[in-house]
Amino acid sequence: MVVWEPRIENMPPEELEALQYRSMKTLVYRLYSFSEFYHARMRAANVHPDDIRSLKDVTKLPFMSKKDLRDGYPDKTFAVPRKEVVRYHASSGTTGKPTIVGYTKNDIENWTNSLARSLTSIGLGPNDVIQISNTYGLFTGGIGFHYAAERIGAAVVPASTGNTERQIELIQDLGVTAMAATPSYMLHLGEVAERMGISIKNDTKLRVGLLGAEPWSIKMRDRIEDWLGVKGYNCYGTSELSGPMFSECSERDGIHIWGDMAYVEIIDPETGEHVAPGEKGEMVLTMLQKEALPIVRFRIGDITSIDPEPCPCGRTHPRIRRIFGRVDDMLIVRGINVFPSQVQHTLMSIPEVGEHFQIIVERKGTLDTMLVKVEIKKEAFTDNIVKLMEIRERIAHRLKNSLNVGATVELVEPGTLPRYEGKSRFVVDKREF
Ligand code: DLL
Repeated sequence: MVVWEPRIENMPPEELEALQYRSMKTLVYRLYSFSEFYHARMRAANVHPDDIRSLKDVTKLPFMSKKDLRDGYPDKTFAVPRKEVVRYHASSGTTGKPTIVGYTKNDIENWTNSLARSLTSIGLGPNDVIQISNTYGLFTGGIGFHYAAERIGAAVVPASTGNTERQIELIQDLGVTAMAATPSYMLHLGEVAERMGISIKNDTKLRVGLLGAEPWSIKMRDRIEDWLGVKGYNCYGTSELSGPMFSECSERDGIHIWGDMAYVEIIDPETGEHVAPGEKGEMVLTMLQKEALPIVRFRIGDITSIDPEPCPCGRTHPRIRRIFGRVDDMLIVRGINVFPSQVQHTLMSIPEVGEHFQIIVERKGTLDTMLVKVEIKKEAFTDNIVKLMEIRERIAHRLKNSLNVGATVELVEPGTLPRYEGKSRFVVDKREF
């Protein structure tokens, strides 16, 4: 039941490139002919599908970003009729509106297959019990891992997030061997287990962590392994690509990006030109098989590099190194993407709020906390505590609704937050990764 496709996964690099070129060509013709959005984009860039005569010519195609999806909200960038869409997911955008991702039946199939291949490359299969502690719902983490884990024949425990004590009981009682979660949740689980008098290392069978959705370092990986006896495997994806799709293999030395599904480029974020092989830059992905929401030269905003060395596991597809950071100011708090611009957008819709705010993110114990300090307007400032509390509650409620993650709100007097002459720095991130 495992998903291992050596004919594809171990394909000689020249053959893989030839396959990518054929898929790219088909994709570009399809979009030019059937997608209003891409047709207009290509016309504006003065490029015709006939101009793509090798993989290198991909650089003639225009870039795409989250902004295009936002401007096309909810589905103007979709390339199939509504009746072919079988699912929607959503991810936070830079303003109040999320970006919507649609899937055809084939899109779900490819997503599942991609992650199932990755889980197999870690060594998971029908003997495993996999607890999915990523959120189920509009976020792609829960359902994405669920489908892939079922596909490899594992027994799935769809725990979703929250109720950590019960999650620990399930890990013990069902003999859970692997868990999909954010790395910070994994650490939190370890703490709660300790408080319950349970050692994850000695009292459970949990040995594999399918960890991702937020930045984490080798240091954090080692800590999880030493303390909990859980080997962490770096899992990567974004909702625009479909969701979590790729992971490290048993070597744990870089994330294999399946080349039959995706074409990776690394660019200099300033110039848009390719960096030298092996150098760091902004990752740009083209999804070669996606139907409902095609993704062509998508600037995800993550900084990484491609490891040019072949992987000892024998798989030949490109491997990216850990994500080093972002080109924009996106923060990830408890696995949820938060844009300071989205916080600003929400705050500015509240009449009592002034122009200045500050987001302070900290890791208290193992969980991220977000404090939003808000200056309120002079005319709204009062010594009536009840009134101030009402404003604070209202702000917290609005933020929770628009960000999908809770924040503590502190109201401060007008004129007390730092002012900047240059670029404002709205965020103070005190976390250590
Ligand atoms: O976070 C999909 C996912 C779910 C990946 C579960 C892995 C596990 P989005 O909510 O669209 O999708 O957020 C995507 O999260 O652009 C990165 O900045 C960040 N991210 C995801 N995985 C990693 C990782 C999901 N392994 C954004 N390391 C991406 C660092 C990651 N950052």
